[in-house]
Amino acid sequence: MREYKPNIIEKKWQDFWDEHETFVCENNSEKEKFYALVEFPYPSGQGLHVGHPRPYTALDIVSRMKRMQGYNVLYPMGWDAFGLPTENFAIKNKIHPAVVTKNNVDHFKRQLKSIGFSFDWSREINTTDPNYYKWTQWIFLQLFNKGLAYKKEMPINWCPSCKVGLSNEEVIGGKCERCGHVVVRKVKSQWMLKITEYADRLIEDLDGLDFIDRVVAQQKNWIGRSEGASIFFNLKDIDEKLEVFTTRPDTIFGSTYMVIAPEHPIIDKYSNKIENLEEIKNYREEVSKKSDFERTQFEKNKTGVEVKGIRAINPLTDKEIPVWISDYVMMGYGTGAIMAVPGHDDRDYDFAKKFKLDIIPVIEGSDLSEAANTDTSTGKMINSGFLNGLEVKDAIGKMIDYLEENKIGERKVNYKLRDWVFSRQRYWGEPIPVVHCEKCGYVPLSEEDLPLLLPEVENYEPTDSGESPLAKMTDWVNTTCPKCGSPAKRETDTMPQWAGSSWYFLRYTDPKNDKELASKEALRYWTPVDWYNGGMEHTTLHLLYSRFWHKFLYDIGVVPTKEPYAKRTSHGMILGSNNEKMSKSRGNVINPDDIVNEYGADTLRCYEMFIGDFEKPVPWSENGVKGCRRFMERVWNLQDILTDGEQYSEELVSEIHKTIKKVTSDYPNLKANTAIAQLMSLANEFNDLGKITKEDLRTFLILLNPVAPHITEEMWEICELGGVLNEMAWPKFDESKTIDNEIEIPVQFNGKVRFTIKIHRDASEDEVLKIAESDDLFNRNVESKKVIKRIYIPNKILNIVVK
Ligand code: ANZ
Ligand code: ZN
Repeated sequence: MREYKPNIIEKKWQDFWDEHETFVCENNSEKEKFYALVEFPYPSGQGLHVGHPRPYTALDIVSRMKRMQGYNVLYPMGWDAFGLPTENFAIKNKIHPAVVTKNNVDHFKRQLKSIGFSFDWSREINTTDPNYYKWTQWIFLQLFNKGLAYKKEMPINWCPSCKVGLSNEEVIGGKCERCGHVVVRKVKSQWMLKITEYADRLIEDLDGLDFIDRVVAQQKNWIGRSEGASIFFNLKDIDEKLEVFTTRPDTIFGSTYMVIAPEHPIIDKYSNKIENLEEIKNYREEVSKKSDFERTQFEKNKTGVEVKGIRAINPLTDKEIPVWISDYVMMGYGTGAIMAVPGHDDRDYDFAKKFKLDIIPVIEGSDLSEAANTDTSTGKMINSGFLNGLEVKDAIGKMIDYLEENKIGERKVNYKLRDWVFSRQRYWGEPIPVVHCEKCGYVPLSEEDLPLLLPEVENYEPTDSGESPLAKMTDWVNTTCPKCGSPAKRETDTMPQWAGSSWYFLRYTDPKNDKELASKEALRYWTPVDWYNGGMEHTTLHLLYSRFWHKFLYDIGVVPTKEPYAKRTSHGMILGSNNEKMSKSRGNVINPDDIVNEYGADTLRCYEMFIGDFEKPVPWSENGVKGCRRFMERVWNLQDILTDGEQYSEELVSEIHKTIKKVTSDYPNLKANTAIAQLMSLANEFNDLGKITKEDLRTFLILLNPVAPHITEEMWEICELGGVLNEMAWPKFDESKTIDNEIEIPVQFNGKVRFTIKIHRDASEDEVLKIAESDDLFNRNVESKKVIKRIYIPNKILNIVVK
């Protein structure tokens, strides 16, 4: 008996695949294509984590199976390598970020290779490679030329620790997604991308896609489309209108005061009219220290100040109402002003109670002062003039018509989605290919000048003023205007980490093209991606951004499809064995290298899948790993019971066909765990039987190959099963052979089930009776009584009547 030595076998086959370019795929192929994609990693200094191989293995399994089913499969890998951690490490250790990146990439690549993924390494990409970021810059220029990139003074989310501006998507619960520091506001001039222009299409086009429900829901939620109206409220004795956005124009008659955001420009514009300016300014000062997150917390105690000297007129009741400022109204949403309806809006209600403001109910039976939290979306209108008696939904329509006829408002759609803050004041990112000329303003570089290389700098520390380190490089910064030739300055901000990943899947189709980001033919053949798996944490960041860029590229005729990904799934997290998130500080991190060294890559792959339901978080278990290693050993030992027969073993024909059927459907449904369980049980059956024919072994090894590619290839070779395994066709099953012939039916006595018996499907009534009568339980149930009747419903039930 040969000993199972995974480290030797695995290295051997990995080299074999490299040498034979086994997984290199062609762009010109008659075969049907299948493009499987996993999110390319950020090559951090920590190296791979056992969480990474989970999705990689799942789609590796699908890719390997699809190849054997005759598809031309593209399964690529690359590096999303610009970004802060590398830059921070570089600063701390005085090594150039490009060098840090190279070291990290080498490390990651060695690790990935050791696990035996069937990536087409000939298409490896790296977002920090000038030949790659040339095209990231090129896309930026197209966005700029179409008016979708613009510069704006903006209060942005600022992380004082990373010294960098963050997009809304990068702020989680009021804190920096990267370092956890509380995010503050800072006004800066920023490059912005108009993702909001695509808001409707980003929602509508989700319809035709095979995305898991939670991804669809999260994207819709994030875009946050609200239908309603904008309404103008006149100010008393001032020639000015305050515009509000409301989803409930039906409730205007119940609006007894207005609230504006503390930052609302009307304060400064009419400061001479305001009687309590000092108080207002103090309140503003206080609010500026709070994060948006704190401000929008629902439960929090309401605060605010009345703007004395400014009053508004409710356009429907013509009554004079007070104007307040409060931090629960945000400047960044709608118009930064609301009509408060304390009878039916919870926050307005709390506010009105606290400051003793009028409350007028306008929907029958759902008045908050009677019963908090009643549903205000249905009911009949009251105290509302011409709306009285109408249902809420009809009242909304009627009110909007009225507003439009009388020019005091109009139908309006609002989005939570904001434009994408697209500049970072850091070094390690793509330079933004724009110069600022005193005469011409912002002028894009011409395409021939791309890539605009990142200059070599001595020191890439961010400045405390928030200026990019590039700003100090006067040689690089001072240039001439491409349009008029006057002196001009280069943009010194760089692109955010999400730039390179917004189009990388396109580059894989034609990674060496230096004329286009990818050829039309390559894009036509490979896109859309057939299956993209990635983390839920990227749903409102990368997934949304890349769909936006793709739609833009579709609009300018660069890509042939309006959506980049046909299907999107997501994996659960792998937790530490103590059920907590793996992290250095908790000391529960597992390094995949250790598992590969001790147990082998096939065991790691098998365990990554067998660990549990793919979509759910699961804790790591060393015992689980050992169980998978024992399975590999049992598979290995099958070579010792190999017999000469070329046919399937008679005894197990049905078991084998059932296994083919189950595995074939489980793998592409992300149920490799149950497929593996079935293969384990089949392996046991062979062992119990004490023999396995060549044909049995062929089928078994092919089925297991996507999970455990090394051991299966090795056994294929040792047992001389012919050729190399990965070139074989995927086995087919015979449906009629998957049906069980032995079935179990219940036996009833006077209508009560007493026991069950196993019969052959379609056994005759006599045979069934004989089996039942030979069971001990039969006589025990008859006891001293007499059998009066036997009723048999074929393959269903046997009923005995006794008296
Ligand atoms: C009157 C009203 C009555 C409202 C009612 C709601 C219920 P979504 O669905 O999120 O779009 N609002 C508008 N702009 C705001 C801002 N800048 N800051 C805080 N709140 C704002 O919510 C729209 C509703 O949120 C609007 O409709 C407005 O309150 C409030 F029974 O107007 B509503
Ligand atoms: Zn100029």
